[in-house]
Amino acid sequence: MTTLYDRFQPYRRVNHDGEYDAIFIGGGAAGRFGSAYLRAMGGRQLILERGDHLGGSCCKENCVPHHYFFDLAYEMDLLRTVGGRLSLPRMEGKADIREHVLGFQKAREAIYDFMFFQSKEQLDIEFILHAEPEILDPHTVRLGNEVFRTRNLIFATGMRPKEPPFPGGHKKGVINHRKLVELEWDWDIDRMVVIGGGATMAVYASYFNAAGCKTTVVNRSPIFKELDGEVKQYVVDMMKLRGIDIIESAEILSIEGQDRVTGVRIREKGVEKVIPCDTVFLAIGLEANSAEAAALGVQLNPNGTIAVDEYLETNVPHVYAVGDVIDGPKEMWHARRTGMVAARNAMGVRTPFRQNLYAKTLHTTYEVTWLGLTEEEARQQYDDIVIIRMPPFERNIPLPAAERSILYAALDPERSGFQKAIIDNRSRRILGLHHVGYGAKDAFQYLSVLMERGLTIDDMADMNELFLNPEHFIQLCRLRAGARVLQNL
Ligand code: COM
Repeated sequence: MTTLYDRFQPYRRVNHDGEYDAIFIGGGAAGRFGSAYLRAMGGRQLILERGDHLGGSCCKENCVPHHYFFDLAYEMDLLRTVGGRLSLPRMEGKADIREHVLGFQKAREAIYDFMFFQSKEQLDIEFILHAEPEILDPHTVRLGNEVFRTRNLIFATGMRPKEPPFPGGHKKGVINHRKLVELEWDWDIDRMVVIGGGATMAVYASYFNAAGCKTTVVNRSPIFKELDGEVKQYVVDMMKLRGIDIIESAEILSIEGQDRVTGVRIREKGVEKVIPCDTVFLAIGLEANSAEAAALGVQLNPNGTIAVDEYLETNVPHVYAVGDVIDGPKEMWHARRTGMVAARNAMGVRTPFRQNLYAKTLHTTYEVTWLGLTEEEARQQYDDIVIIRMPPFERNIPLPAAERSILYAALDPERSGFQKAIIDNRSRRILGLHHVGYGAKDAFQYLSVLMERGLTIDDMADMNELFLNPEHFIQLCRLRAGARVLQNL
């Protein structure tokens, strides 16, 4: 499938003479975007990447497969719930998970190719793959027999899955998002326990369940901590409606089994029990790849991430760190923007990194997107709050409805989604927007900018909706905006 290069062969795109403005250790989103920006400024950079591709963990095992398995979860869910009607086939039984993974692996090759093509041909970035650099000092890096000099060194080394804190985490039968896509499993997955409480748990539990595996979620604390209470209720209810068992606030004691996994032992409300399974999927978080920086004298935070100032510089002058290896949201924009800001600083354009308001998202068989305050937070901070909801009370009405949700709305309305806006009645400003459904995520990228600038219900009423729109915020706000004193809807 690879057309531009053979990912199994070492590849060099570098023409070494003189000093670089920056060497990036790592060619994921942060290193690649930082490099592109620095190059566009007229500077000279070099990426040293240990792996066999540019683009890092995003295309290898994180964001891209996350969305691939979400789409499969959605499609299979549709065929299991709506299928059998409207001349759509009904899905029964189990999906071929191995076939799904092989499909992803094939697509991944094409993405690796594109990363390579864009970086080399369009962005004129210098990079060396399969590189095991030895950092001699902040300005000198050795690679084999070659020594590279640089004015600045930028760590963009990312994160890796955390080691499980309970016994049995290395038994045959335990996988994670990385092992899944590398096919580091060779058995039929029938009964799955997913351990975790956030976005990785949500998408993979939903995928395995939709694929026909009996799926249980276990977490040591409440799941989806950041969600608005009502939004969480809808999301959790919809997971349960589809057959997922969810156990929150349970102590995970061990993963059971001799040669291979047979279950997960937990203590729930003081009672010990074993959840039988053939596979455990760990979604318990990530830790920073910061050892190399520490060896150079770079200070780390207590959680192991690299400590940086607002210019993304470490305690060692001319040594920067960007992306997932520093504190901050483990989000693509954060990786790419910190890469860009460090590039500017390395080039002598003093630029602080400002973390502005941003939307968040997770996936079950739904896209769940939110921005600003939850209702609980808003009620603590403001004394006159108005809520606009869809559906407003009974779930069983065929709204919201738009692309991807309208078949659910027509045939099984409870499943068509949920959304709410939280508004301050005094200033009329939008404080929070929350959406469970399909196709609304992109709007939130721009809504965050508008909200930071003081977006009001009246501004919303003056916008132009593309009807039927996946989020109904514009028209719902317009229905209420005429009133001097706002009311719930
Ligand atoms: C995307 C990787 S998969 S990057 O952010 O474009 O480098």
